[in-house]
Amino acid sequence: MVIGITCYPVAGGSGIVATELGLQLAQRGHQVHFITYAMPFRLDEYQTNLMYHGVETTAYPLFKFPPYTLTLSAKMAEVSRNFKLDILHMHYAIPHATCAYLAREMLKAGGDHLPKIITTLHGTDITLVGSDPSYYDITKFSILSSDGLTAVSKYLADETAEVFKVDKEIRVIHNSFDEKRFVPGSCVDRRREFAGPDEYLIVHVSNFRPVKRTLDVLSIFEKISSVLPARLVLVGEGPETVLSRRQVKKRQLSDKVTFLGNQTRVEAVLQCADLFLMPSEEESFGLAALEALACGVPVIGTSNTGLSEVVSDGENGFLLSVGDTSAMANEGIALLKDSIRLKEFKEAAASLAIRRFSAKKIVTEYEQFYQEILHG
Ligand code: GMT
Repeated sequence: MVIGITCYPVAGGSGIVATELGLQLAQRGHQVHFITYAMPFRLDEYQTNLMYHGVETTAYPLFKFPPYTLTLSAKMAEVSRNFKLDILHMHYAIPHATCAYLAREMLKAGGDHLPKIITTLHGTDITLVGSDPSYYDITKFSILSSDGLTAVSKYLADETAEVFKVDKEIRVIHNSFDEKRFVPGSCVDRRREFAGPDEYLIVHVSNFRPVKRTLDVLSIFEKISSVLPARLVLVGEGPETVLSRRQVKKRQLSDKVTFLGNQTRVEAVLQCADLFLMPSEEESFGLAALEALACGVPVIGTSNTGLSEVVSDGENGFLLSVGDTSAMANEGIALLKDSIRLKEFKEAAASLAIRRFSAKKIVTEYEQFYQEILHG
């Protein structure tokens, strides 16, 4: 198949999912065309069958907001015309699904070959952005105009159906991980960079948006480290990084907390960790949690979110109510103190991840969905 992919190229779950999918599809012999305004975050090495098409948006004094969506739509139509795309796969509904609709209308007007449009819903495009009244109608229109819809969890599919009153099928295709990269590792030397031999290593990875509740991460860690020797490594950056840094100082945790910023090879840190924290307010799936599990790291996260499709409560982690940092810390302390149970959780983390979410399995689900949309 010839597949065009558009995503947000910055560090963030939807861009990572789109990039990993594109890489895997190209490895399976499909021709993949990325159409974005910058090289996607994890597209850091050459891959046969994979091409990148940059989208330029010219600034002009009259434009208060340069019309990126128009140049993106035009580029999608151009790439589709030149390479005869079978599929235009949009990651994140806004504005990508709308742009794909516009591109298809342009192709229709020119009598060109028409690609099928598939939109994958990732979470905040629906739960936060899509339900903002000013985006509601255009998001609903764009979702309904797509030939195929997928969501990264049942939780998100149900939420979308309810919020947007969508009665067409939303296929659930979970996030996946690259099983060659995200594997348990001993990493004795690297671990020394972050923690002493008798200290537990706790990790959090996110884009530091308010929805991630980074201050809860600090509260959980503060409680754990008041009982057990522990260090915290924070990976990623975003709107709440400055606030988090200030809080670390205020709580006198500076000698126990390391901010690493964005990392393209996050597995290097995950493989050294004993526990991963994801106390998000909302989480449609929780890709960072899956990558931690795949590296054999138990996860403490929030219940009533998509994390319940990723973490098996009491088997490879714990899911607790949003904001209940005491319960999260207590579960963390009990698990870290019990070395036999901790080992069992670590083993279950890696084995359940590979069984349920390997790229091999999930990419096949996307391929099958593409075929159904093309021929169904
Ligand atoms: O986590 C974020 O806020 C980034 C966001 C994105 O779209 O880049 O992530 C969303 O998509 C990921 C990939 O499908 C999911 O694993 C995340 O759970 C989801 N984030 C939220 O729902 C908050």
